[in-house]
Amino acid sequence: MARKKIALIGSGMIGGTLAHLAAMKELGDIVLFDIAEGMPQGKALDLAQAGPPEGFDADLKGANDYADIEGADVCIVTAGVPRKPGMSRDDLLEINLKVMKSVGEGIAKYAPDAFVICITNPLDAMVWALREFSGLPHQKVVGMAGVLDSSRFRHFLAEEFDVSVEDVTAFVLGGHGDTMVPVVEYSTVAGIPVPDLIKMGWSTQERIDQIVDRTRNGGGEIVGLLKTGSAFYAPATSAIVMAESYMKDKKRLVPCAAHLTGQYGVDNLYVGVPIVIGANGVERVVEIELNETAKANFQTSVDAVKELLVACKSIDQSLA
Ligand code: A3D
Repeated sequence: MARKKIALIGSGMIGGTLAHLAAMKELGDIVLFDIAEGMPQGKALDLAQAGPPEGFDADLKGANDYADIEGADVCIVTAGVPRKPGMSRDDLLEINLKVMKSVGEGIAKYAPDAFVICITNPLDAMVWALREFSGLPHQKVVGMAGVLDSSRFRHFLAEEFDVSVEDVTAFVLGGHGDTMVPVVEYSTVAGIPVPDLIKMGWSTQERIDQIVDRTRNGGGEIVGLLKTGSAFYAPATSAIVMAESYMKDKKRLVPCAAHLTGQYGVDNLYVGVPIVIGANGVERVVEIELNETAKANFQTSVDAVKELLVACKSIDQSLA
């Protein structure tokens, strides 16, 4: 059986880390695409030379031409620019929307059967625009945010309870931003819900509230420490979880930005909800019961995503 092909559109910090992880896991052959010339080729060569000591077999290629992504099974999109000092959210929207247009057209032409994972920010708007520009089926285009936000929540909870991260499950829903919704009731240690753990004296409501806040600001905390750029190890690892679930038909149930058609009372919007990812892409959108507070927070998050889409549509009339 021929190896699968993974195209990484954008070969910066996350793109390079994605290539390393995909190669180490032998998920398939890898194309690193970028508009920067030489950089994706350099990273591909460097990573290929990590093959002999590690013992992985994968072809790695750097590219500046979309023709090189031809026939990709999975495309992971990190292309774009981050927000720089002095740049408004609308400036960033305008630049990254143009990037999504060229990426969407490239994928439509050369990899129309791929499963596409978008990571570029502002995530919920970019994944929606990427789907519009590519014209791919909605179930084949998703956004990575919930797996990362939930991982941050899991990490902080594991630290708080002094247990293995393996035994902590957590859900963070809604848009990727300040309005994301960590759902405490569905977060557990080996199946024991966090509210029960509070009753058992393992923590206090106040401490859990602080963890929820820290999770919401998880990306900003890392930006503040790094000073240049944003998180890339955990974002790349999270996207690989989604790619692997598709490529191996694992049917993982994970929170991702998925296209909603009435679920949670939301129509024609990408927003973070639990989904099942298998060989058909998004195989199921899982509607969980939310308590009144989570419901209100989810609605605030949905409204924030809607506002971003209005801004996108006014920048690019073809999206209206
Ligand atoms: P960075 O290292 O700057 O890589 C972006 C790459 O995109 C650069 O190599 C650029 O040359 C390339 N690029 C720019 N325009 C194009 C284009 N038109 N076509 C192809 N490539 C292009 O950034 P990064 O890897 O650190 O982050 C990538 C994106 O992920 C950013 O938008 C971040 O904000 C976002 N991000 C999202 C999350 C989420 O949880 C959603 C987390 C972390 C980062």
